[in-house]
Amino acid sequence: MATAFISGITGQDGAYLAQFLLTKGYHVAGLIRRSSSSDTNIERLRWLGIAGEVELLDGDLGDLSSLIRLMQAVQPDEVYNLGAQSFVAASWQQPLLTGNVTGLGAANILEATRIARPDARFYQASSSEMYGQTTDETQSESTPFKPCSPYAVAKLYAHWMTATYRDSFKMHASSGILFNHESPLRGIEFVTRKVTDGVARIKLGLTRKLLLGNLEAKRDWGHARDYVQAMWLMLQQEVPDDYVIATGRTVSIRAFCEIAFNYAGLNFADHVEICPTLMRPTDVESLIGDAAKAQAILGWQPKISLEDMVAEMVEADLARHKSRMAGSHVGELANHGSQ
Ligand code: NDP
Ligand code: GDR
Repeated sequence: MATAFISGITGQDGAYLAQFLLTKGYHVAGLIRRSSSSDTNIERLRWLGIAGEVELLDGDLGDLSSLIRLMQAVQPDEVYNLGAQSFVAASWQQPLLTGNVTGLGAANILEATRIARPDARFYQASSSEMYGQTTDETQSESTPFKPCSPYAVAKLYAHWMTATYRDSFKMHASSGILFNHESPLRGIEFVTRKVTDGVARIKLGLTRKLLLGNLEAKRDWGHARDYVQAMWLMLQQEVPDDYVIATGRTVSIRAFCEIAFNYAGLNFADHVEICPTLMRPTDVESLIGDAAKAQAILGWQPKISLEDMVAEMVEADLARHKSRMAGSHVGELANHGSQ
């Protein structure tokens, strides 16, 4: 039985990746940060019904010694580095923490892998945010990076460290440059989930307004369930490499709101208000990925449409609020507040 080790297993992608790898017959081990709320930080794994099927091990991306010890104990065949301070807006408030976890954290886990398990295949969660203020109409593996947030700068460091470990130490290390991907397990601070949660609350009469920032930014949104499969496919290749994973369709935040509000029979203009404090110091205005390489080499392409994903997210948020209103918290995800 192959063993996979996932940092970030309690996050959106970590949970879906763990579920996918279990269906493939892997033993799945994951890194978990010690927390005073250890009963709630595995909510996503519980939601997918797999909390009891994965091995959770204490450690932190900021603590190299914990990572070396875990790598020695688990002896993974595949390592997926998904752990990060992943919220772009927070990276202006906590630039150094973001650098430490999202940037240096990747170097720590690469180093732990090199020391304790150099033959393991390694996946780094790189991001379309690294393209930043690009002027290229579409972004592929050869598009120059122009990061414009502390988060993107940290991700770029991690991205180049992964390539450097591949070239210098001949490690099987690959990066997936993933464009935005969402799901009912998305953190509530990200705009898609904030919108679908807002739609559900408005529909159920719990609130009337939803405050948002930049409605004109455009993102290439896919579904996390599709995207974790691409991560796995990258590690099944003989030769490690970097791949863009995207849908090739871009939609503004405004258009996303329209789809979500219309799905619930609501008019978005009646409820959405712009709040200047939600604007970022700099924003990535438009992203649209070219995943031709992933399609040609990995045979990967997205299956779930944006409209189907929005429907799934709105339905999940309606169900969560209904169960809360009924006094039951079954199926509820911990809310982390909003941006
Ligand atoms: P989430 O924010 O949902 O999950 C982040 C994970 O990182 C959580 O498990 C979190 O643990 C963990 N983590 C945070 N800090 C540390 C630390 N110091 N040590 C160990 N673990 C830590 O992110 P996603 O699942 O959405 O994304 C997964 C990865 O992919 C991230 O690296 C993200 O930056 C990247 N990415 C995401 C995209 C997307 O659209 N979702 C697109 C491109 C890249 P805890 O639960 O304890 O907070
Ligand atoms: P992003 O996702 O920054 O692309 O990073 P997010 O959903 O936070 O923002 C997308 C766009 O929506 C605009 N926006 C708002 N965003 C939030 N969060 N809240 C609001 O109220 C709001 N109003 C408008 C933003 O300005 C932005 O333009 C995500 C993360 O998952 C990263 O970890 C990942 O690397 C990238 O996607 C690819």
